[in-house]
Amino acid sequence: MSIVTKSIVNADAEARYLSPGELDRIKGFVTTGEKRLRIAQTLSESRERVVKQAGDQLFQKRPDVVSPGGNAYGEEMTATCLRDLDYYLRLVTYGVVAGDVTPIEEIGIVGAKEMYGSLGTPIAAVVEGVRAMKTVASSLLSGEDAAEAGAYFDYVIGALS
Ligand SMILES: CCC1=C(C)/C(=C/C2=NC(=C\c3[nH]c(/C=C4\NC(=O)[C@H](C)[C@H]4CC)c(C)c3CCC(=O)O)/C(CCC(=O)O)=C2C)NC1=O
Repeated sequence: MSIVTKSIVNADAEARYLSPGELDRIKGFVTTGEKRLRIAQTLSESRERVVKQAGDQLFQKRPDVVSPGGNAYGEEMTATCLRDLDYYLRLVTYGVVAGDVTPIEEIGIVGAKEMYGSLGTPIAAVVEGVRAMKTVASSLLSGEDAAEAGAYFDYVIGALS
């Protein structure tokens, strides 16, 4: 939920107007809107490059995952692994647009550790892949935009670690 929806739900639950503090936070959300949309646009347009380069970096660091017996071994499993990285990049763009990690949490974090555990996917390597996406994404953004986007990558990294 964005801060706008959240504030309205909270205020209406008490049948009151939005408080000065809530209006202030909404103002912050609105005034950073252009920046957040610009970041989401860049990341969306560059998704193939970000995922491909991050995958290359990950498999260089963790050759075991794409070696015989590795969880991402074989063309199909490697493609599924890159698909997962693409999923997390997509969720990061949701977070950036919403200005809130809740969509990331609800779609991609809740139950993820258990799921990867049951699939035999080394979650530390998934985290490594997300870290690599952060690096590649940062190189495509201005310093300020990279810092903003970085917070959402860091959220995923922290939540899966
Ligand atoms: C949008 C939210 C969402 C997420 C996050 C998600 C993840 C997800 N990854 C899966 C599989 C998988 N995920 C990986 C990923 C990897 N293996 C590795 O060794 C690497 C470290 C890593 C890539 C970075 C692999 C290889 C599989 C297939 C495992 C298998 O079928 O044995 C599966 C099992 C079903 C399937 O194959 O599609 C799910 C549900 N699905 C979702 O809907």
